[in-house]
Amino acid sequence: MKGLYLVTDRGLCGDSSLEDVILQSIKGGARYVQIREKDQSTRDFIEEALRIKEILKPYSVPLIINDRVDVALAVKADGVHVGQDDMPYKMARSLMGPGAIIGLSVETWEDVEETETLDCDYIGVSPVFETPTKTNTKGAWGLDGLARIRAFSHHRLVAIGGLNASNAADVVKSGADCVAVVSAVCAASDPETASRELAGIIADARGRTGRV
Ligand code: TZP
Ligand code: MG
Repeated sequence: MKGLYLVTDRGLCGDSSLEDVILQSIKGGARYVQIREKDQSTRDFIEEALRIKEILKPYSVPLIINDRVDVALAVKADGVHVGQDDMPYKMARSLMGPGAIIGLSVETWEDVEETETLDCDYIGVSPVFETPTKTNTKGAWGLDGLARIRAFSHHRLVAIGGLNASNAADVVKSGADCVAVVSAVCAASDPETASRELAGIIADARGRTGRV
């Protein structure tokens, strides 16, 4: 996994539809899309996920569902992202199967140590910086925390929380493979241009790290 990873928030899309923001973001270079819905009915979530799956298909961008393994299974999504309070990783893996993309958030150093024993596809370093988009967090890792995780963990790292064009290069330099954003794309007046700028910054910074 590498590059720009879009995590959605319908409430931040303003006058644009979520579907339109996602399409623009992919055109601008987003490589992964995670649908995050905290207060939608199961039926609406499934219908939305099916619509978005059709949008992603021609671009071969994987669809990842936040939290809801049932929804991911129902719509045959490519993967699921689970947090420490969600379904335990091993259960999610056994339900989703070996081919699914499964990401797991790490909020504490104990979480990081535990994930070393798991075959998840990436860990979400959450949050790197404090962010108004998600406030029920256990404190921010900062760039130092991210670098410490990079030095310890064998997993791909997806950084999230307060990330935008001004700090994306530093986050990659500190060890992130993917930069995940919510507001920097969903709340942008031009999500395609915002995504293109971020994807370019990430690619340049990765090139300088020499990581593949
Ligand atoms: N998980 C940790 S921080 C966060 C999530 C979903 C929100 C990130 O939002 P933003 O707007 O990119 O800071
Ligand atoms: Mg969660």
